[in-house]
Amino acid sequence: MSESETATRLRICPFCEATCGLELELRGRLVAAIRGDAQDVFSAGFVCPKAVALRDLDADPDRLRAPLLRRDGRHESVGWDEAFEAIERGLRPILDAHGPDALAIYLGNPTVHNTATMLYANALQTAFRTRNRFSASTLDQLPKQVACGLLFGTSTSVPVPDIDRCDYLLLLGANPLVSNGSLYTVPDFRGRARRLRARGGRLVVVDPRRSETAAVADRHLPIRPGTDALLLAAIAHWLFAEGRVRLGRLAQWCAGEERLAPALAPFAPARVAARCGVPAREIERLARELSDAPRAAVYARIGTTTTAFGTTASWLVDVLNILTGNLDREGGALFPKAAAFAANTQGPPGRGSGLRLHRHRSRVSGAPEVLGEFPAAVLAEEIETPGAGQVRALLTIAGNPARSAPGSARLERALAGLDFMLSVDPYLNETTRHAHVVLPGPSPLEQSHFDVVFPQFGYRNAARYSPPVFPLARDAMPEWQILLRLTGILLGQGARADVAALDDLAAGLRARAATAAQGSPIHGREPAEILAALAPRRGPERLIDLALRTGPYGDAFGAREGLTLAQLEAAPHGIDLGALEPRLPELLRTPSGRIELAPELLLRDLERLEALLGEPQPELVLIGRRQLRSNNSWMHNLPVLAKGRPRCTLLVHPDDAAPRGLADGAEARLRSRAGELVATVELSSGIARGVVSLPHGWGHDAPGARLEVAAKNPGVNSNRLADARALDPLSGTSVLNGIPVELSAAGGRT
Ligand SMILES: Nc1nc2c(c(=O)[nH]1)N[C@H]1C(S)=C(S)[C@@H](COP(=O)(O)OP(=O)(O)OC[C@H]3O[C@@H](n4cnc5c(=O)[nH]c(N)nc54)[C@H](O)[C@@H]3O)O[C@H]1N2
Ligand SMILES: Nc1nc2c(c(=O)[nH]1)N[C@H]1C(S)=C(S)[C@@H](COP(=O)(O)OP(=O)(O)OC[C@H]3O[C@@H](n4cnc5c(=O)[nH]c(N)nc54)[C@H](O)[C@@H]3O)O[C@H]1N2
Ligand code: SF4
Ligand SMILES: [Mo]
Repeated sequence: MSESETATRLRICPFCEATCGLELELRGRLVAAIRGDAQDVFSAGFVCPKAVALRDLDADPDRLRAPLLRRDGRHESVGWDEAFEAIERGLRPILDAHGPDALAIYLGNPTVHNTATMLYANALQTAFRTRNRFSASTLDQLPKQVACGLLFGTSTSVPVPDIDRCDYLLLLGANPLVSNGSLYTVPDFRGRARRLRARGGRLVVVDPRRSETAAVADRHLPIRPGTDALLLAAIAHWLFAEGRVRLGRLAQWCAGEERLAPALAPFAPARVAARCGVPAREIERLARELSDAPRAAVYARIGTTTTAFGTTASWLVDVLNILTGNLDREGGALFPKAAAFAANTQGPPGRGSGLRLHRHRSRVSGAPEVLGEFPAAVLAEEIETPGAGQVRALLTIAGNPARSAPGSARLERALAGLDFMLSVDPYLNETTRHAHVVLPGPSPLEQSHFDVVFPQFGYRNAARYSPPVFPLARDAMPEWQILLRLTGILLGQGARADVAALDDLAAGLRARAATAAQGSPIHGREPAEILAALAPRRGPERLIDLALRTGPYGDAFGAREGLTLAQLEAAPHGIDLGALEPRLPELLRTPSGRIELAPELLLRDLERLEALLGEPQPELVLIGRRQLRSNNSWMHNLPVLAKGRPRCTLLVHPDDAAPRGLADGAEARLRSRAGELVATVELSSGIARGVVSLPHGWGHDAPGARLEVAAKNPGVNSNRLADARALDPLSGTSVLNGIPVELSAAGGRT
């Protein structure tokens, strides 16, 4: 396309879970404007201010266009072959001498937003047999996945509020007006909440801060951080005590209900009220409203998962949806049915192998394995502690643990001491600056897009595919090919492995699995026939087509009418697959074929929860917050988002500020068991007394990083204060909200 030619292209936004459809106006190789795609079947034109940052990301001069190799402490651009040869030279001796566990992998959040990494990190992971797998999941949503895995049998069977049809929505520890939803793919939460209220429904938000979502709710209940599990247990207690438990049609599929009431006995509203900071009558009112509402749903997110009782709180959320009969019914909390890749649409319906947890423990502190990974919080100690099994090399893909993981000062020191580190990442940032080799994928606009994960949490079922907007830049390598070349190295095929052959292998394995699987619509057919039908597609498109055609709406390769990738290509605004519908019992994959309402692990955790009632309350605790023009740690280099007043401020209630002599704009010292920092105070009466809030993902003043825009407004890294030892023991997820801190003045006004 010449510089003067204009065109319009559609692309799903890769930045957050809302997955909005965008319309891009192009001028030659440049993006002139970005709008919402009004005809998108899923997002109907909604966008947030981050959408336009796609243009800045595409154009960012700091975005790496070629691999980097570290020589004498400096990163230099090199060609792809040289980079892969350096990886082979760096990695091979470590693996040969110390075995597979010497190489750890950390997968960051954008892995899930990128089709190529999502589909090909798997092949890579099977090629190396390390136990040392880490990801941002243990800084985020793993508690919910563990809870849902125990309840329903697969860790991605997460029910979502049927917001467009419900009458009462209770949100805890989530701020979808800013985050745009998480484990809940729901563009335009604001509009939907407005319509919910307009039709007489109610929205109630439980949050220590009067968040943007709380501000548009019918009621906001501030809570002491880390105590949601108590509050939820008390609501369930009330339902039992008042004879309000109404399982309805769910009763036939539930197991263990009789064990709940006795286990919840210690959690009467009056008993938990003081610890939660929520009056007993308010807890009872919540319970009554939830019980009275014709159609209601409870939803909770990161303010509840990244706490010491994350798994138990996540479990109790769905226990409430079940006890009120709202699970799996219209207007309640329903399970999406994704068109492809969903574990709960595979295998024989109604029964499965369930979840296996805590199969082994980490070497140094004995942290549990959960869903095949260890807590990100123990990565540093696994690197720094000598002995058999020590981590000596690290591969990061789309992650910035130096800013996103707790105890980050120690982690950075550990990264600097690795024998070899390799990052697949488009930026030289706080983490990747420690890498010996950095491999950048191309601009998202040069790669196709199909959401592998988020339709599994959609407010509505839909399937959408975006082809690449621009042709691949000269010298760029598609990210799926980068990952396959790394796979080749791990498989011992050397730095110049045949990518096409490895891709055929990956597709062949999936085709064989699909023809072998019980319950698959192509069970018993010849893999060769399936692969022939997929030709001439290659790369991600071949895997997507296979998954769609063997998925619940698929054409089963001609055996029935149904979806194919070709149909999605012909429907650029997507294909709507309808409102969510009940899926029980077909969705279940527990060994018993039932909803396991009272798993032993969780019942036992209620004893630990009861002990919380007797523990002293910290005087002051730190929580995080998200901001509309920021996305975790990595979008602060994009001018359209970076402009405006500094956002990395410490929210302090005036009543907490005054006795410490802190005025608005003052510099304050914040100290925790793990570390300390100085941050700028922003007085706010919207935050509860005894709570302060600092966003995470800042601290862009590290030497050796290449983030020119971000470095002008670096902010401070809140994870210096998060304690790597503080975990939810069930899921291995870090406590990132409710960190005990001390606050004092750090000197004069700025
Ligand atoms: N703009 C923007 N959007 C994002 C992101 C971003 O960084 N910026 N990040 C994305 C990611 S990776 C994720 S995981 C999602 C997260 O999405 P959400 O879970 O919606 O995340 P937050 O906006 O941080 O909202 C969490 C809320 O929990 C509150 N909270 C803190 N501690 C507690 C507590 O103990 N109890 C209760 N009840 N509430 C508490 C906080 O005050 C905050 O309002 O957002 C995604 N979307
Ligand atoms: N204190 C505190 N800490 C937190 C949180 C909190 O609320 N409070 N939230 C936690 C949560 S929910 C999350 S998800 C984590 C996030 O933690 P991480 O996933 O570790 O970090 P991100 O900040 O998302 O950094 C993403 C990295 O991916 C790179 N990247 C972006 N796009 C691509 C791509 O397409 N391909 C590749 N290969 N790389 C790409 C970026 O350059 C950046 O290096 O942070 C967690 N940390
Ligand atoms: S809400 Fe914003 S960042 Fe999220 S997908 Fe939509 S446009 Fe992108
Ligand atoms: Mo996240």
